[in-house]
Amino acid sequence: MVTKINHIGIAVSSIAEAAPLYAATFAMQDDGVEVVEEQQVKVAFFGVGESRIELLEPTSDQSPVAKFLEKNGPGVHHIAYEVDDLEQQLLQLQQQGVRLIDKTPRRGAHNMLIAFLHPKSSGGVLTELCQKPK
Ligand code: CMX
Repeated sequence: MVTKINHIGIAVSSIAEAAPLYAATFAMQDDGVEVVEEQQVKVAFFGVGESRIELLEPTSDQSPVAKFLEKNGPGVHHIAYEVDDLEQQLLQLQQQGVRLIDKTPRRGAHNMLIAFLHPKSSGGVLTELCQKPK
């Protein structure tokens, strides 16, 4: 079951330019930067209570985040809910007829297991489920 909002992903053209709003203006805790090669994104996390803001910067023109920025400009890209058992949750959602982008978990930032649901099955909002590594 979904336990909390792990993070909200926000697409930006440049983490260096976007970060001061979160680190300085909002005084959020800077949780560091990481490149997720497989998804062609650089991510920066900022802590807000139990949740985090995740800035997503494309690392190539082919990155899905580059395409998102081209189409929509900077803004909210996805919401990530944390679950205890991602594989079990994906099976259950499939049985409920929810369309999945990822039928099996893959690795995301901070070594989390992640999977995306198709926005057509989640009210037009790109939704990620994630599980802490065991
Ligand atoms: N919001 C709403 N709809 C979106 C969307 C978004 N942010 N991104 C994609 N879509 C829609 C597309 O328009 C498409 O709709 P149609 O089927 O109607 O054409 C559909 O979702 C599928 O998108 P796609 O790009 O064709 O499908 P892919 O399987 O190639 O990729 C996805 C899907 C979501 C994985 C990819 O677009 C993406 O955003 N990848 C980056 C993911 C990311 O944020 N990674 C960071 C991970 C770090 C972490 O959080 O741990």
